[in-house]
Amino acid sequence: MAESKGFIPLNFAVQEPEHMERAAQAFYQQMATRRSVRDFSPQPIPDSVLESAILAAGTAPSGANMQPWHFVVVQNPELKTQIRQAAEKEERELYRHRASDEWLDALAPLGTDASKPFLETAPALIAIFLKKVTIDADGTKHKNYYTPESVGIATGMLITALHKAGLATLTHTPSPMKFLTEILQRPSHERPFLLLVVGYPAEGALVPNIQRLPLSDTATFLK
Ligand code: IYR
Repeated sequence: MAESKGFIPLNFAVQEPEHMERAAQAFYQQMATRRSVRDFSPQPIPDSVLESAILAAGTAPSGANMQPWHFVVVQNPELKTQIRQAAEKEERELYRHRASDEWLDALAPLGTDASKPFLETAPALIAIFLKKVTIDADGTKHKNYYTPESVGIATGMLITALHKAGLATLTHTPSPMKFLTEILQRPSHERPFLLLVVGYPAEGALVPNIQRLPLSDTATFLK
C-alpha cells in the first residue's frame, strides 16, 4: 500500500525459522509454568511493573481500535476489605444456592469455596471494566465494537505480561460484580468484566494438580 495520510510503514523484523522455533518454544515453556494462585503473600509489588503490564495489555487489538477497557489498580486496604466483603456475599449465594450440582462438581478439584482472603492479602487487585461506549472529555459519546472480545484479549495479555514480569495472578469473577462499580466509583457505562488478583505467591503455596489438554485435543491443522 502506498504511504498516504494516516498510514505509516510497519515496524516488523522477519526472523530466521530456527530463531522463531526457539522463541516460540521458550515462550510456551515459560507460559506453561503459569498457574492461577489463590494463596498470596502480602509483600508489596512495584507500581512500575503494574504500569508496564497495563501498557502491554493496552496494545491488544480492539474493535475499530476503540480500546474499550479501563483498569483500576486497587492497593488501598479499606477498598480491598470492602471488595472482599461484597465478593464473599455473592460467593456465599453462589455456593449455597446459585450453582448447580454439576457446577459444584466441576469446581471440586480446585478446592474453592466462598471464602476469599486473597482479596485482602494480595498487594493489588486490578478491576477490569468494559466500555460498551466511550464518553470523550467533551461529553461526546461513541459506540464501541466487539467489546467482550477486545477486553478478553487485553486481559489475557495483562495476565501474560504480569507472569513474564514474575508476578502471580488469579482471575476472579464473583457474580454479579456490580459492587465494583459502586466501591470503585466508576461511571455507569462501564461494566465490571473481571477482577485480577496480583502479587507474589505465599511461601509454600499449593495449586491443584490439574493438566492441560494435549495439542491433539485443542487444535486441528488442515492442509
Ligand atoms: N467464582 C467462584 C466460583 C468459581 C467458578 C469457576 I467456573 C472457577 O473456575 C473457579 C471458581 C469462586 O471464585 O470461588
